[in-house]
Amino acid sequence: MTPTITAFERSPDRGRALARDMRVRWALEEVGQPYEVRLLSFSEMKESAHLKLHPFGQIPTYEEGDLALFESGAIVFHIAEQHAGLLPEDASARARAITWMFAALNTVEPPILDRGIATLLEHDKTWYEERLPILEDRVRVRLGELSTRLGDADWLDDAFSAGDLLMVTVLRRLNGSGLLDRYPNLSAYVARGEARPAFKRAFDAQLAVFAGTPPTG
Ligand SMILES: N[C@@H](CCC(=O)N[C@@H](CS)C(=O)NCC(=O)O)C(=O)O
Repeated sequence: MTPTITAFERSPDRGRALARDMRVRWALEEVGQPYEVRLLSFSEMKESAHLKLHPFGQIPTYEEGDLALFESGAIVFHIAEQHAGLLPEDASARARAITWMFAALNTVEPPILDRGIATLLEHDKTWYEERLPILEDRVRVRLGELSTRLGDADWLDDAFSAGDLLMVTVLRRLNGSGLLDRYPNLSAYVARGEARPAFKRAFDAQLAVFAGTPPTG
């Protein structure tokens, strides 16, 4: 059964693939699962039809027959459980890859999001100039720790996994901030993720939505 995901009708990131449908698109592309996309306006996201799927009125969601999911991490995990390619077979390696999925979303993403929200929504506040360096220091702490752990490895735990997929999407939120520049191994890690054919297909699909040229068929 072809799953349907939701995405912004017009993404505020202007096609840079920072919205969280990108994670789901990328996971689906990695495992070779075709999918449909239902595009939503901001007002449609807050209407009851969508709130039945997503209690917080956000994207992405994932529908597959009777199953309806929200939360990008849970959706990527579901895809990784249903198909080969995103989680290792070996039980311990699989548990470690899942640990990295949680680490990406629970430990690395929060300080990056805090900074992103401040730059987007709080730059006109009187305290912004004072707060930004504090938020950036918190990001740097996590980046430093992650950089040390990654070392000169290609991926976080041997082979590419859903943990890397989520971590790369989280780190991409720093594109343009200059914060990754001090960590060449993390910049190379993100570039390695972006070079994957499945990433490129997912990127192009979301860009086509922004450009108003979604593929037909
Ligand atoms: N923790 C959720 C966050 C979902 C989320 O914040 N989605 C954003 C797009 S990336 C959204 O829908 N924003 C619009 C809004 O919150 O009204 C997930 O990972 O799926």
